[in-house]
Amino acid sequence: MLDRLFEAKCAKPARARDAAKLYFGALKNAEGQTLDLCTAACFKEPRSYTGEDMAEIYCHGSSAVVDASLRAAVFFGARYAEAGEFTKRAFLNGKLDLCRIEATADLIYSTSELSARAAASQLSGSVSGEIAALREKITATLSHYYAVCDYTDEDIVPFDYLKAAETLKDAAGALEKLYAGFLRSSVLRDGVKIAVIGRPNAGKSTLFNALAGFERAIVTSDAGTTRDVVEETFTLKGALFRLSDTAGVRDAESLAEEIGIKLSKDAAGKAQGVICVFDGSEPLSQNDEKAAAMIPESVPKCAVINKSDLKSVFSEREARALGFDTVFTLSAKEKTGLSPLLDWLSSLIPDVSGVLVTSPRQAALLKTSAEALRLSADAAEKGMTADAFLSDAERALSALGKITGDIADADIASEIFSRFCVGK
Ligand SMILES: Nc1nc2c(ncn2[C@@H]2O[C@H](COP(=O)(O)OP(=O)(O)OP(=O)(O)O)[C@@H](O)[C@H]2O)c(=O)[nH]1
Ligand SMILES: [Mg+2]
Repeated sequence: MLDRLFEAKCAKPARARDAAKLYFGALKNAEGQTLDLCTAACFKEPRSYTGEDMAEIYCHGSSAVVDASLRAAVFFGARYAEAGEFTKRAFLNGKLDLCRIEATADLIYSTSELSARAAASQLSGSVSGEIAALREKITATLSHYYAVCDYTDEDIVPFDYLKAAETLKDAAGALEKLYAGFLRSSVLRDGVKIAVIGRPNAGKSTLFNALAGFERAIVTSDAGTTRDVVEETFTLKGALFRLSDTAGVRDAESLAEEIGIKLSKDAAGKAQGVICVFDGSEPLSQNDEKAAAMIPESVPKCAVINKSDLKSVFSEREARALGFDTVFTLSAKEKTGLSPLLDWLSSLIPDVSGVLVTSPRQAALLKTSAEALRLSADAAEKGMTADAFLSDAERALSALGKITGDIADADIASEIFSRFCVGK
């Protein structure tokens, strides 16, 4: 079929051409007319993406050429691939495990350079390798136990429950570390959430616009301009940030404003960092205190004393007295003094070094497996029946097998492949 669609200039048919080598030639339609002059490569199984015989055609990118080529290919007997079909075939032929497949999907849908890097590290097999090593350790412990039971006459080192418990606890610790990496990677994927809060007219929306890089939120000199939470994303040091501008905090003058202020509090509670804006040209007010009190203890926060272009009546000391260790003085309107604030925001980017699990499916299995290993270690330590120790350890092994797909589950595999865009 390929020979009808693509005629190589060297006139060799596809089967006679070298594998994985690009050949120049003409792409033909059903009537034998030339649609494009381009290149094509053939791959011999098992040395291809799917592990099967494959061909790739690299034509010019205009939709006219692509559409006509696809029509011709279908005429000659091809069909459109289903979502994720190439990757599914690669999985079925043992070319990729599920960790790598999910990493491929994550790469396709990456929202920032850092999340792409986390996915690329998974694609290179870092998670699969670590899981395989842990499985081996657990399996070795279980095999030792079975060997001692089955071959009582042989000269086998006696099974040491306490030593086994140590091994299982170490494995659980390693899995918990991987799980913590997932929590960091989800911040990367979803964006670092930052809430801008403060009293009305402090300049929250002006600062929000300065960070977003365009006039996204309405700015007026009326107090109470922003009602809803306004969201915008921007990229800093390769990481995606999700910024929320919120309604100014005061005694609400209407129901809509009251709801808006409640949403400000929610945004501060859900954020990975809060910027509390103060109007440097106005003295400290009760509304400033109320806004500062909205930030949960556990959330990193900074104070911005805004309007530094005007005469200042609000001191850094006052901001510190409200519980802010980090204070910046700047002018959002003039866009001056922003860089220390940007440095502070960059410090909130999660650490992406090391092995990072990016898939929620894998994370849930890591958690199940770590919990089961802790139970198993506990049973071994307390000298409970062998059944208790074995069944939890085996449950952990089975969860680990599902992470890489060594223990296959057709539903899960279909779910994963359906995340792909058509084809790949
Ligand atoms: N001089 C000066 N004016 C500023 C600065 N930042 C904001 N303003 C002005 O302050 C007024 C309020 O700004 P907004 O950004 O709408 O304030 P806000 O905190 O979002 O106010 P609400 O949405 O009402 O809660 C506007 O007139 C802005 O132009 C600044 O750095 N310097
Ligand atoms: Mg506003």
